[in-house]
Amino acid sequence: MSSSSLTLYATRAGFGLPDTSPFVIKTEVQLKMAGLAYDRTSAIPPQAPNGKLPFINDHDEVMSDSTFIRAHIERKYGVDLDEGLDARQRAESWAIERLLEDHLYFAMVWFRWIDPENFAKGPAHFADSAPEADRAQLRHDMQARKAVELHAQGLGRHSPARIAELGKHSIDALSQLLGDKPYLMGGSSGGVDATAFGVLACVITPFFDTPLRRAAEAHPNLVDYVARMMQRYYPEHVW
Ligand SMILES: N[C@@H](CCC(=O)N[C@@H](CS)C(=O)NCC(=O)O)C(=O)O
Repeated sequence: MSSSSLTLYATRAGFGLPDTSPFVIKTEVQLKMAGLAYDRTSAIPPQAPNGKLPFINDHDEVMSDSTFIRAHIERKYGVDLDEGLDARQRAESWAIERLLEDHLYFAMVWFRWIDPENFAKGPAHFADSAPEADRAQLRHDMQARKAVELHAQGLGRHSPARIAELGKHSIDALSQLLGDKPYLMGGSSGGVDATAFGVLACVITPFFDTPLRRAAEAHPNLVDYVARMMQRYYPEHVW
């Protein structure tokens, strides 16, 4: 990699999405919002300093975790992705991000990774490049690791119906918070929209059949919001 470049280490396009990870989508949209040129390359979590994607290499400065990546680009390039927002709106943006990343994300992950049909059509294919004899064990191990993670986080201790109920609460709240505005904080898109778009696109993608998707599709403002963000930041992506 050239030391004169900024590289985003992403997962890859898939599941009907420009990237399978909502955190990668968030960071990529924030790089676009900041107007920064970057290269994008596929990586796997063990290559990341913290074992999770995304991470960036910015002229030999490596930064992981989407929130710290955002802080890095705002500081280094003198941009404010919350420009125009007052202190209360900035606080609301942070609270909405926490709801998305620390709650709705995990409900989405449960229906993607633990639901047997969705796992088989989705994440199970991450093992496709392994030798055929190893694939079944690899798939079992990947899914078991996610189950442990979800159990530790807490949502994984509930029945699918209860996980769906909790996720729906967050989806309904997001719909109320968005209302009839084009973006969460008003007329222009800000940092929080990158996060909301990433998670909501992963919820709404037609690739998976989930109760969360149906809950989101019941809110035309959320469906339009995701389509609006997709058109603006990934115009080349067929949604
Ligand atoms: N807090 C991190 C979360 C990133 C994250 O959870 N990335 C997932 C992909 S969606 C990952 O790499 N998981 C791999 C693993 O947990 O082993 C961020 O904001 O970047």
